[in-house]
Amino acid sequence: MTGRHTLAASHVGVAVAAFGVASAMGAMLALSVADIQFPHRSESLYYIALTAHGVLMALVFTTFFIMGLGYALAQESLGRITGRGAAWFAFWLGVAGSVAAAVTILRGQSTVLYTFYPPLQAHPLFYIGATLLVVASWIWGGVMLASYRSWRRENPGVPVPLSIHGMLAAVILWYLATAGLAVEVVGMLIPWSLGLVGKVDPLLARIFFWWFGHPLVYFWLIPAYVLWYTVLPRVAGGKLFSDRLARMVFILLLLLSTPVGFHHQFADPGISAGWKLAHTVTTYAVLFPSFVTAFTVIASLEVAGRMKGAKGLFNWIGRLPWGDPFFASVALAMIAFVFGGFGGAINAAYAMNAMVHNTAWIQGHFHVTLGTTVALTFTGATYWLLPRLLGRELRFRGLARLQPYLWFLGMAFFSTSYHIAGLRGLPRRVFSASLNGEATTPWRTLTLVGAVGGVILFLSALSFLAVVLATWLSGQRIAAPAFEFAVPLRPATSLGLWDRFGLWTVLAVLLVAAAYAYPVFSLLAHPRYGSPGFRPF
Ligand code: HEM
Ligand SMILES: [Cu+2]
Repeated sequence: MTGRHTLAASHVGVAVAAFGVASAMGAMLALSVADIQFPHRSESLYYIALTAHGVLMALVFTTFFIMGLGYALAQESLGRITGRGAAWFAFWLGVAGSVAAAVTILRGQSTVLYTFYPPLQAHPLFYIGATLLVVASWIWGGVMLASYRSWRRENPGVPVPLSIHGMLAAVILWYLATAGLAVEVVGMLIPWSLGLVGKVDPLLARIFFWWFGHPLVYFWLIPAYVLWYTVLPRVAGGKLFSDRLARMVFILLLLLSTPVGFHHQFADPGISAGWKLAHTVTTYAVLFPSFVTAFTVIASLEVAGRMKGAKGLFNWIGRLPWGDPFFASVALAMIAFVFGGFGGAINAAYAMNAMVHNTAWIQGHFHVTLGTTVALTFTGATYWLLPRLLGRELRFRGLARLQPYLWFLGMAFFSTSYHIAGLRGLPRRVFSASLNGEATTPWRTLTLVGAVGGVILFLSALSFLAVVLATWLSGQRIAAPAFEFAVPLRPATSLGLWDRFGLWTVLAVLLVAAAYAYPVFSLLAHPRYGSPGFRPF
């Protein structure tokens, strides 16, 4: 392994392992919902697997991958990782926390799903393990900031490389988001699970959870966008359409993605309609940077196609490297995001939300966004990263080429059928779609199609694992290829408005305060009764 990238590679390795275990559980869930029998199928196994799948995918896979990507980019774009010792400490802390949480889930002591809403109560080690993972990510953020400051001292007055600009936005956003999570978990859930306090206020806990839960989405998306802006145009053989627009996007995401959490709580009592509407408006505002991203990235790809000689209106699309595993993964991830965006706009609309709330539609929705746009970008990026991190040639290239298409196909079956089943009223998080009733017949075929999709997705995940494992263990040793980033059509040469991180951080904090201060204080002013903990089994 190339020494200076061991840290990044180790993080990617943990991410891949979490993804592998969670994928097997995903397939099991899809079979179970469709009422297909398999050995040991039971309600309790379903909820254990559902919790493990959600936690390992949404929290462990993503966080470890992003930390690894951050270290790789700091090493390459800044030429340093300042605080390697702390970074290794954080790595082991994050691993220990994730393992502790996973063990209590698999032992059936923490069947609280990845949202861990009280009054469902988990084993204290579940909350403590999750906290350790978050603390690890805070240390990662500190190392990223220290590396940046050290670089800045040597490079005054020039814009930081775009990839790091994006990662810094992600780090600041993460501190802002996890502040809410820390209040919930450390202030409320850990003392309650240890028996130090008898009752917990579920509504207050949910508010702090979604304070964290929505920016979490952008904590995943910003690193994905970093890859779209800084690596994809290069792999496609073109140039980045606009450096300035990309910087603006990262800052707008930092500002707008936290004050929106109530769009997950339209059905919750205790929050007034006016505040829910305010968060709806900011939700639509945060769509804007994603539209700009779609425009900029597609324009960059058009530049690539034209540089290869395409002349017609659309034939540049055919000139793109669809057989390259990284390119295909990211391009399909972007296509999936079109559907994710449509669905998201529906979810965020106050009235239409009532139709899809807590139905299978939601699972359909976030498997195209998180489960494809983000996951496929990260798995695709793993193909790009591995030779650079390990100094080994990718093994099973054919399989790597096929894998993103297989994922897209599986997801087309899975997500489409879950979207439709949700509109027909199938609740999310159910062990069986038949619910022993005849009224459920319209769900049977749809969930069967979903199960077919789940199996295809699992095969795709297995292909990915095979490529990664074979490359890691037996890929031919090569001189590690350089990290080549996309060159902008017009590079930014002087510091601009979007480079003023201090200013934007202050504004981001003020926006969060404006979005949450009044609703939280008015809730605290009411008499509150709280709930003891419950465990389903
Ligand atoms: C092998 C591919 C996958 C399959 C077959 C799959 C399947 C499923 C199924 C069937 C459910 C439960 C639906 C329900 O009954 O409510 C589910 C939930 C979930 N999945 Fe996946 N999934 C896959 C990949 C992913 C990926 C890549 C991610 C994210 C990176 C992800 C994140 C989640 C989350 C967060 C939940 C929600 C858990 C909860 O409701 O508490 N899944 N998945
Ligand atoms: Cu959200």
